[in-house]
Amino acid sequence: MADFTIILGNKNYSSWSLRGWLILEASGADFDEVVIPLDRPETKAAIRAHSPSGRVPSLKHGELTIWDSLAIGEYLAELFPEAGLWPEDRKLRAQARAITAEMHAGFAALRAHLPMDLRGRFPGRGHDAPGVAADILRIVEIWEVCRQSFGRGGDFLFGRFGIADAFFAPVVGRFVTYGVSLEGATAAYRDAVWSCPAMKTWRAAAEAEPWVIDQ
Ligand SMILES: N[C@@H](CCC(=O)N[C@@H](CS)C(=O)NCC(=O)O)C(=O)O
Repeated sequence: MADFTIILGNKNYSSWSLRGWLILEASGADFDEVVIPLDRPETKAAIRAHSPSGRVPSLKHGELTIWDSLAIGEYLAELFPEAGLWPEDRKLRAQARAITAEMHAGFAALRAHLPMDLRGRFPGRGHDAPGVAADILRIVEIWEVCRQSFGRGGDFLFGRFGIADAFFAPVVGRFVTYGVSLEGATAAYRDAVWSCPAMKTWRAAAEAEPWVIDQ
């Protein structure tokens, strides 16, 4: 049994789970995972057995349970400094935390109208719902600024893949599913996240899942 166990929702649909899992992968830690299918009669009780908030992801490390994706990221960044989950430079770290917090707390319209569905392809659906265009514009702005100003050392927002990228990975999935068109640096960033090895592993597992949720 590995030191860490992460409790996840369906890989096709659970955007918060994807964030926590990508960070755990990037930390380099060995871990086990438990997938709990969402939106079923037994879901709430099954999650509550592992997570006091009744939400996933939840990370177990010995006696400790951490039931929030951002708290999971902070904990792993402290435990595995060599993984570079936050940028090394203090000012860049502050920028990375700001966009991660913006994602953690915001973009409600995008979440509501373009729910993550990695297997689905619905180009154009939801684009005209209230607030969606503004959310997309702001995300494009964040990606452009980060790639242009901070991303020189690699293909991700601050060069190396980190917590900020994990937080925006479900948005990459939504942009693919709902055919949000991007150009230049933002299209390249989307492709870098979509085709990085960890994302490919997660997507393959999502493809293989039997569960379908009518969103
Ligand atoms: N603040 C939490 C939010 C997690 C969250 O909302 N997770 C959803 C799944 S993506 C959930 O657990 N839903 C429970 C349910 O559908 O019963 C985090 O960052 O981890």
